[in-house]
Amino acid sequence: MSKTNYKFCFGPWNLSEGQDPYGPPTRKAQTFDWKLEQLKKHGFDAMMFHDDDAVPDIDHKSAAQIRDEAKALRRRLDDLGIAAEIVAPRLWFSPMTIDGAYTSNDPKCRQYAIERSKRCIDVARYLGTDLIVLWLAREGSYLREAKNARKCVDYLVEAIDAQLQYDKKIRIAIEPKPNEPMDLAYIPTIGHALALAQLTCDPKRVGCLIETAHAILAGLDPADEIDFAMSFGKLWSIHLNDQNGLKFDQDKPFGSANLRVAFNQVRALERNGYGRRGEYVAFDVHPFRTTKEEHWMAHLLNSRATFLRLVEKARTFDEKTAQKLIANRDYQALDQMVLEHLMGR
Ligand code: GLO
Ligand code: MG
Repeated sequence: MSKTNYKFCFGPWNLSEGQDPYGPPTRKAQTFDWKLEQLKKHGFDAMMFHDDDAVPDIDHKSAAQIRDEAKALRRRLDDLGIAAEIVAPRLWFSPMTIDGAYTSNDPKCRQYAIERSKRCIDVARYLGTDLIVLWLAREGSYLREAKNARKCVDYLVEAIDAQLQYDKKIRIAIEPKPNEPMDLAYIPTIGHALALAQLTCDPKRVGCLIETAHAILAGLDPADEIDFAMSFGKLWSIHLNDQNGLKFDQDKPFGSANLRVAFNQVRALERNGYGRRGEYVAFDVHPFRTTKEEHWMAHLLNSRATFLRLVEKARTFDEKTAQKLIANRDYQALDQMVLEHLMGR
């Protein structure tokens, strides 16, 4: 099998300013143009977008304004040779999504979320991508009794069906996350996402996006999630990052908390041929709050460097010896062999 040449991307939100729930930004906000320039200068291939990264203030713009702005952005991307990987509706900011978007108890709010998603699909079409990402940020509950989880599954299916019917060409990748901002999310894992896909009117156009940190927050191994999704041919994008155990979503540089878990994700991507159908490797990472402005790109460059080093590690792993150890059930030696390989011997 020939080797995959990976293509990389990130989103404008990955050059963030350092604010957290306890303190203000620590870096001055940069313009979108500056972020795009950095992406190009550092040799990334594509950008990920929220609908309002592409068309700011999208809720207050007409269909014609949305078209003109998105097309103008497309021309700039084309000139730079940068693709738009995905577009995701930002369904967690508006006053209409306080109690959830597709699963709000208020029918007017649910309608808003569907209409907003259709505008997002328009933007994707103008930017030249068929891939819509649904991070279902507020689809869950703070307390069990506040919502009917059975009904919420129907609402999710209705909302996805409305999008699949609105545009017969788009594909939807569900990005599950078990918590944050919700206490408990309705679609916490890849198993849930792919099961939900089966209930929609066109299951083959509904797949998933795995984020390392989200899988870890669900108590799962991201590499197993990758193998599972790819057994269904449904891993259409990936957000590599890292997460130090069960706490707030950390979005650390890839491999930063657990190099071995990162190595196993790369092995899983390699053995399944991720990237051969045009999929991108995206880093959904944030700079540490302490990061100075002059080091603003470091978390992204480091994530890519670590990823590429781990690709080499995956390709030079001594599979023959590993297979012998497995056949002999000598997992003790296999364990050490992995550690020695990662440490450079
Ligand atoms: C947050 C998510 C978020 C999404 C992005 C794309 O936890 O990972 O960054 O990936 O909004 O929809
Ligand atoms: Mg993500």
